[in-house]
Amino acid sequence: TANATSPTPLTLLGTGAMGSALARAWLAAGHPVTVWNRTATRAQPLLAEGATLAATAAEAVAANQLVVACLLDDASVGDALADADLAGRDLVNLTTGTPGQARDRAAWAQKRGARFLDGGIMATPPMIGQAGVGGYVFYSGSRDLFEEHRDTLAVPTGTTYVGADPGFAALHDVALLSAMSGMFAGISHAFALIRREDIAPKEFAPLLAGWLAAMAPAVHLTAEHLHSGDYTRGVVSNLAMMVAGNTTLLRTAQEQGVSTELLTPYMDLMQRRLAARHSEEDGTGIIDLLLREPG
Ligand code: FVH
Repeated sequence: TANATSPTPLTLLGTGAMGSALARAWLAAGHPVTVWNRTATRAQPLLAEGATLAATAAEAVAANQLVVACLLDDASVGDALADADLAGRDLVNLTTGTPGQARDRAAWAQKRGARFLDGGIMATPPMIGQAGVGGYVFYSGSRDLFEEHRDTLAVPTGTTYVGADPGFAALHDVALLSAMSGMFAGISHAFALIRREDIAPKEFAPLLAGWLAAMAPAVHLTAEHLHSGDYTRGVVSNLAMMVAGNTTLLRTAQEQGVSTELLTPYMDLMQRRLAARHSEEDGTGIIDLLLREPG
């Protein structure tokens, strides 16, 4: 593990945009970093910054106990590590994947004698190595591994350990990304509404950002509803009012010549919940409508 005098040496598999940013942060903090990339030329700029290039992934894995993978997807992790001896290694997988892929990858790594930690990166490459910008990585899997390498893992960005289930980091990651997806859908629709008018996007943007920030704390009321099972407690804007308001949103889109395709799936769910006599709730009941058998 890292200490003030001897930063932990580590191996990094994958020097794409994110892998390179991670490598730079560790190198800047004095960690000896062995890198490997499928396309070796892409790792070349890191050598001038002090990284050591391994010719193969197996050689890179052999170089250090701590091995971090930051590759395109789960299949590329399998490809890269196919010939590597993982016995006694601590594999930290920062490759985006599904919870199921993370659980399978954990079992796969353990079968090969490695401890395993999965990570979901909640940051973009420019946020890596920058304190105070709000980036962090969700970690789940081996708690021992996390604790032992905690200081090293905290070098590029913040760390948040979310449990021993190796699938939890990916689940938290994807849940947040999915929420972001809905937010971006709303942003696209809002800009489309004003697009043809004499409204400067740059003047509209701070209004939109401010409104989204003001609405974001609504997640806490949703959590309270799910916790208590009472979806009506503390409701300020109820479903009956919101569904009535949807008519105005849809009609405005029509007046402005904007497609409603980003709005209607959510509005249909609101309508279904209202039709099931839940007019005094807010939108929490829609979560129940979304739940299906896991596939
Ligand atoms: N960049 C971002 O904004 C996001 C932020 C949140 C987290 N993601 C995830 O991070 C993983 C790596 O992303 P990246 O930005 O580094 O992606 P690329 O620049 O496209 O680099 C991909 C690396 O993966 C290597 N690779 C691809 N396929 C294989 C394979 N079959 N075997 C071995 N390596 C493979 C690729 O190698 P090369 O194309 O240069 O030879 C790059 O090293 C990712 O999970 C994001 O979702 C980033």
